[in-house]
Amino acid sequence: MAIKIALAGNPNSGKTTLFNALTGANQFVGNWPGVTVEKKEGRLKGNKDVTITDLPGIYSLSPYTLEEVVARNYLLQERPDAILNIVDGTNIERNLYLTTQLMEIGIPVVMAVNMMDIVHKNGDKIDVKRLQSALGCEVVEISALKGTGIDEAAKRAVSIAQRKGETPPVHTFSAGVEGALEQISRQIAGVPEAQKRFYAIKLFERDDKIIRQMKNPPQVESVIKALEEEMDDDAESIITNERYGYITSIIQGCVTKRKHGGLTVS
Ligand code: BGO
Repeated sequence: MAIKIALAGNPNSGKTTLFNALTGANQFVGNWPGVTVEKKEGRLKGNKDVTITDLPGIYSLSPYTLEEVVARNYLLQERPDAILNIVDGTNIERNLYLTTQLMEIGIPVVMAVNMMDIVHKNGDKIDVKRLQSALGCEVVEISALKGTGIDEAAKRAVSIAQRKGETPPVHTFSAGVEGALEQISRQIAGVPEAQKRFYAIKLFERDDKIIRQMKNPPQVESVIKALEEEMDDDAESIITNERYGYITSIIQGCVTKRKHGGLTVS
């Protein structure tokens, strides 16, 4: 059975190091269709049925950079069977901003927390079990540089991909936002059920690239305006702020940083 896994992560998270370690010499390099952004694909070492697509390094799935648009179009249109999300464990808070968005796209995610050799050396701690349940995805500690944990990360990604299922996101926004998303979602037609949440959030954010990609985009301006007035903020900031709030709560429960000789929660 052919399996497609997308490798996603922030720039400098160690994505290239992991991609090379997982695929070795089995790589093909080209460009993403219509743009001069490099596209790399490779076969997983020891399992030629598994293709790994290296997405451009990105911080978000917003419409503001070519790399982000390429990455999200691939995820929405090609619908790989799983996403292997590599995050920099020394900078986990910033990296989770992308993770929370990947979780909304309706594709199962395995998170590989990279640079664990540095995290350990710094005396910091990441509670993987709590992180898993807070995010609703599998989490594996790795060091792409040293090669530790990478086979386990690949194994879990393949296993979750083989199920060819969906992982419903565990994160919910505030009741007001969820109400608006629900209203928007009900009006969305022509996209797979699993992607409706992602589209609803993007429509709420007035993401014009997504609106243009839809055959019959619903008219949702009145829903957005009503909540903007109620919350006295613009739609995009509402989503961004709630995302950061969620990430902060995750970090507080799962990451302990050793600072100046004492243990503190970051
Ligand atoms: C340089 N542990 C450690 N310690 N370093 C890692 C790990 C890990 O698990 N994984 C990756 N790195 P990319 P993107 C470098 O290149 O894979 C390092 O952008 C240097 N280069 O070796 O390129 C990796 O594809 C000179 O570091 O990331 C690389 O996501 C001095 O993280 C960097 C120090 O990895 C980014 C580091 C000339």
